[in-house]
Amino acid sequence: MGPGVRKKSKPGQTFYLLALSCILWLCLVTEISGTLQPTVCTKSRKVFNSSWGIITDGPSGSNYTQDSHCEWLIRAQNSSQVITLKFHTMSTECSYDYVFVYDGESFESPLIGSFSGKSQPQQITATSGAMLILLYSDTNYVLDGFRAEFFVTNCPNNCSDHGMCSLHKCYCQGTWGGRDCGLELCPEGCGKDSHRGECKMNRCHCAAGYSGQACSLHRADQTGNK
Ligand SMILES: [Ca+2]
Repeated sequence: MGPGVRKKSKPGQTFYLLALSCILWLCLVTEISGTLQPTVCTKSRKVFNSSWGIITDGPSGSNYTQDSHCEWLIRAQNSSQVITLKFHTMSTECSYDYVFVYDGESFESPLIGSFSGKSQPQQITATSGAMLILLYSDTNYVLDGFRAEFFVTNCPNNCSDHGMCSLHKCYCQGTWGGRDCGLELCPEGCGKDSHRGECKMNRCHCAAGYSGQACSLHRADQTGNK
């Protein structure tokens, strides 16, 4: 065979290569359509028994469906544990589509959260040993939905990394307080450096003329809290 003459492939080899290409193409198309397929959560309930997990109506960029009713139930190992729900994204039609959070297993349980719109909700905790979450949407207009993570701990919010957890109770360090040690008892050091006040017995004692939790208000200040 001289130069410039292409080697002719055998018919069997061509068929084999063609079949292989088709299979690979089909696999790719199936994979892509599977990835793009929105996860529809409506009329479903997911139950979690783990100590951590992600709750979402579907992937980011994929809207929830109209007339949705999606439920997620988180169960702690025992009723002394605390379930915390922390939102990462939130986007529902304001005043029409809601995320409801209940402290318990049913819709008869106390309602501890009712969120709608695009403001990211505050962290929320359930103390009954179970948390029920419901995404409700009306019959028109949908948005991206929400994404939140939950964690189950022996103490509320794991004592916010400012305390020790013992027998389901937080023992706070330094000037941290509150049920989950997330409360600063002497905020801004009570303005000690600028002689506004001092922290004594985990409470701000303000200098004359100053008031407020951090002694940041002065009676001569016309603009209020600084
Ligand atoms: Ca809607």
